[in-house]
Amino acid sequence: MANLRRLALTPELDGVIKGGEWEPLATAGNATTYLQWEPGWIYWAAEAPANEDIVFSLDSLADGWTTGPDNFEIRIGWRGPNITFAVRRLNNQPNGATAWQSGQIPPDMIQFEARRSGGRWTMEARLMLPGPLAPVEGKTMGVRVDGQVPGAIDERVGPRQMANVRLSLDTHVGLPEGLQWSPRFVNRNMVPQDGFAVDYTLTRDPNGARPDRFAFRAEGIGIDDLGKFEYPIEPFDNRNRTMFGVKSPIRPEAKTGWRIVRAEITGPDNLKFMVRSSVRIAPLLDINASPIPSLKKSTRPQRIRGTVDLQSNGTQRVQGVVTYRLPEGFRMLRGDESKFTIYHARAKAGTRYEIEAPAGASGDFVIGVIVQVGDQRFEQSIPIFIEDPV
Ligand SMILES: [Ca+2]
Ligand SMILES: [Ca+2]
Repeated sequence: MANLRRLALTPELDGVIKGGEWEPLATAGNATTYLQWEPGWIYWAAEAPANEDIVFSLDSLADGWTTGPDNFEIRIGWRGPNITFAVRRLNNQPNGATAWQSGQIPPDMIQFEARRSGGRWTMEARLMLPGPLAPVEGKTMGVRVDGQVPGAIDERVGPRQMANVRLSLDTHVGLPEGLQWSPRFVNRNMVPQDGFAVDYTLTRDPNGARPDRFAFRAEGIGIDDLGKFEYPIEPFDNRNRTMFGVKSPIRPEAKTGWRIVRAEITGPDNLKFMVRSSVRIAPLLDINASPIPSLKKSTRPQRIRGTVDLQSNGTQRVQGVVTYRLPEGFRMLRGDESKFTIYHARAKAGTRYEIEAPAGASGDFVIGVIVQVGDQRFEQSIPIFIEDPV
């Protein structure tokens, strides 16, 4: 079983796999596959023969494919003129009952883009995972991406070999023994008008290496959004520590999303290593909804209460209004048209809502949160899963 580490990095879903946009996962059969994440979302992509479906298997809690209700299979194909899409969940109950449940994922929670060229096709996709299944730093997820000829649908509920991927925000390559590093960000969310800043600390064992120079830049599709810098590193102090910092403007037209920044660090005797961190080019406002505990199907209407925090990522005052978009049959009881003002830099405002799910509802649903700030509109989805027990 492979153990991998992935930094948060947002690809652009357009059906084209650009250099530096994705990190490879594996070459399996005739398909080349890719995997990535950012908080709340998992991304996968593949380049495969046109007659093969791309099958993504996800063990969200990495506790085993045959354990828990957290195991998803998403199959996307391109047959004739049509893109086909099927999702199912392998639900393993503690009592030993196991079943494939065919699923529906609301459009807000999954997106994909594909392109065909000659006898091959490329596909880029993303899936939002709610609550305890959500991708966050430090979590490990079991993943697998395969190219499969249609018709070969695997009905077995037995074990499935997965790669364990550890979701990270910082990593290093070639770090010599006896050296430690740590980055410090005032905030990893950075609004273009406020600029970019990071401070690095290096600590060495008494006889360890002495790096003396660094070269900093952004990677991949964000490469031109930040400046490129190369400077000497101050000598280590008598506690065997040194620090260096980078400040850079952010290109105003930079796209929002998670990007990777790197510092290549060098020194005498061909010393060379690299430290990498994920940072987010952020929108002015983030909408953070409290997760909704999983519900069980009921013969009566069910009340769902939650809070929506509005997090400013900038330094100026933010004023706006919150509205909601509900699935069919759901009813708003409280909290629509909430006004808010955030006075301070990077502060937040809290709002509450209460809605009612109709009797007998089950499956995956999405509540849409819409925040209007002047002429800027921000949207967020709150996923709800109402379980229909096996
Ligand atoms: Ca792309
Ligand atoms: Ca599992």
